[in-house]
Amino acid sequence: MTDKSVVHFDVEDGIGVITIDYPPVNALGPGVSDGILAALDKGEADPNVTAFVMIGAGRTFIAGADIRQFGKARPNPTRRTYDALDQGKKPVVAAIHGYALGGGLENALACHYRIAVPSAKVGLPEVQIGILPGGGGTQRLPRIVGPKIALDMIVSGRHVPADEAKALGIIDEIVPGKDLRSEAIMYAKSIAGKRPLPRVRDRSEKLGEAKTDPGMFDAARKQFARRMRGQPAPEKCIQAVEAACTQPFDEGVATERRLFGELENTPEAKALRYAFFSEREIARIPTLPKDLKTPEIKTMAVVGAGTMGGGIAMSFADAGMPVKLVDASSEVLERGIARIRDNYATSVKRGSLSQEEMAKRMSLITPVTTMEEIGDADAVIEAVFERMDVKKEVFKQLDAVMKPEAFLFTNTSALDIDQIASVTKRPEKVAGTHYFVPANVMKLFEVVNASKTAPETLAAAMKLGRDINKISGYAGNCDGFAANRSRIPFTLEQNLMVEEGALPHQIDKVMEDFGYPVGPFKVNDMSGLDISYDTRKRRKAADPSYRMLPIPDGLVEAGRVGLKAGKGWYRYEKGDRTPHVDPEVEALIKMVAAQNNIEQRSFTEEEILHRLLFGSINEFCKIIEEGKAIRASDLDVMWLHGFGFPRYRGGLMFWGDTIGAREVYNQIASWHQRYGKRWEPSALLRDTAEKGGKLTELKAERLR
Ligand code: T1G
Repeated sequence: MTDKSVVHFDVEDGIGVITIDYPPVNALGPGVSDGILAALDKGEADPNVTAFVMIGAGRTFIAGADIRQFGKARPNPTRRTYDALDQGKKPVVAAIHGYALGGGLENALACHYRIAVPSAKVGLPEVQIGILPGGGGTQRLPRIVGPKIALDMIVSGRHVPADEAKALGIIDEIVPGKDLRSEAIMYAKSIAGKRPLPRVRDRSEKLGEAKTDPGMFDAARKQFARRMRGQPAPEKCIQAVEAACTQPFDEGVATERRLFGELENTPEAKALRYAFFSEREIARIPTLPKDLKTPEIKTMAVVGAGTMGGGIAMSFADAGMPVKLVDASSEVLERGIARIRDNYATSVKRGSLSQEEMAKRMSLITPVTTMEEIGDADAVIEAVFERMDVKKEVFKQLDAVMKPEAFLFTNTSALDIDQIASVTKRPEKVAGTHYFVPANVMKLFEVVNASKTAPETLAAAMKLGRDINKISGYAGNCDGFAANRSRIPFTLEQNLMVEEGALPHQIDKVMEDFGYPVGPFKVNDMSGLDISYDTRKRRKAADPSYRMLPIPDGLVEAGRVGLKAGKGWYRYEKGDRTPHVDPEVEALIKMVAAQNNIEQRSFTEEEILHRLLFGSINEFCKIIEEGKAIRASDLDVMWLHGFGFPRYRGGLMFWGDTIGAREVYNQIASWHQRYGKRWEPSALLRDTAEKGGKLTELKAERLR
């Protein structure tokens, strides 16, 4: 059909089969839509063709428009498949496997019939990349499912499984899928003679809902208010669905296209596209040989039945992987299993997990009390106390009991993995697999490459994270690895600004206005001030020159350890997690500042924001120039999935580029003059500023 044959057309049994063949996900890339149109024209002109089937080659139907083309100048198509598919004289059947998303579902909705295999998923996820369905989806979907359900699907962008899609009327029939092409041809033959042709655009019976429930649009605005913060796309999605209920179809399509045009190049859409591709780029480790055979990990073991160990065990059970949870203390083990059961029971109560699924996942977790019982696992993750002596002892035991080819991973958040590996006879099979709290929820899976870690081990660990639906990110072995290390300046400046006179709730407000779901001091209260206090004390004991933080130290020593104590940076009413500003804290701050002769001053919101974020941009650059991270976008992904950085800002370096490397560098250089060593600019940042380069394009020259 087209010069790149991304669309094939053939006739079988009087059915014109249009096959989209544009790997990896049949996105509507260059030539695909034209290929579909050409196939339709050919079949319409062929008297032997009584109906069409449209199907995807490979693993999926059509995954949507080719996102890589957005933001680039594109010819305005004179003819769109979304308009042509239901204009023909012969019925078109969309045969869906894998995904029909965005423009993929919109093409299917423009067909006369839709069939799908049981495992298929459909959806209009455009809002997740800062735009809205631009192929008639906001006009056709409400005509099938009604505006209320259409609002939920379009503003959430969620994927809908085939059985639910069938129940909603999006899919006409679920077919076994043993041979989708043959099943689709048979279905097409069964409807070939039916007239009039069922066109979604002609249906209006469901649109009446908007008249009986006109408040649904404002209800959607309220329902999605948090998700809509700082983003224009959700509101325009709602307006487009409203247009489906108030305008004739073609006018509604024109409204949709206008609204789409207003979104495609917004800063949020550009940021969300960057995040989308960065989350795929992070899987690429340039130093791994292309032909490397990644060892499979099918069975897991976790050492330590504490909160982390339990969450880690859940992360495997959630992915359907059997996992043994070992703890020498049967009491700790029982408590650990009970905590896991409670976690699942809470999900069942919330309706996000079925009772049978909970039972299945619990059955995948086997509690054991001796190391010998885990020896047959393909890999083990250690999650015991953050103390080097304890970890070394565990690794000695693991080295003795685990089968020779087993991988030995540690969940340590900062300890030297070379030291841990040194007590084993298999350092090449040792790596870090660092979870973020809560381990069964946070998607970031930081894989730490130690000096002797073999490429196969690194590849196996990266794949393990993906296999449990997390995002694996590479880090080199150094204090804090990549994610936590890049966060250190943020936390330091957060506490130093309070010493200088900024108030916790003022800083929290700045960060929440920036887009964080919760400000850093509120997060501190939730996780507990005593944890970092103990860390500071340990560091002070090891290094007398280490600078303690008199204000949080003072709070902890006054028993204000956070939410769990009913008071920390904020005050809490009994049984209520709402933080309340507490004048006692302000008084304590002033007292400590006076005792330490710290000059007090006021802060602008911009200075607070830049003081918190520029230090971490500088640290990102140092991590990259030391070869402890592969690329800037990896660190951006870590901040999205490890620290809740607002996704519609793309990532810390993406946001830094909106300010410009030169301005960031100049500000850091000036703070270096004022505050000294901690603000010493990275050489890489300085060079990037001088060259007018982009922060998001920074990559390590060599991984170390
Ligand atoms: N465009 C371009 N490339 C895409 C793509 C897309 N829509 N979807 C995936 N890829 C690439 C991806 O970058 C990766 O590339 C490879 O395919 C495998 O993806 C008009 C305007 C379909 C659920 O938002 O959600 O239609 O890294 O690793 O985990 O109204 O991809 O191999 O080089 O994610 O199996 C709407 C986005 C577009 C769907 C498969 N559609 N994609 O997940 O594979 S806008 C979307 C996904 C639109 C219309 C509007 C997922 C997936 P590489 P992957 P996966």
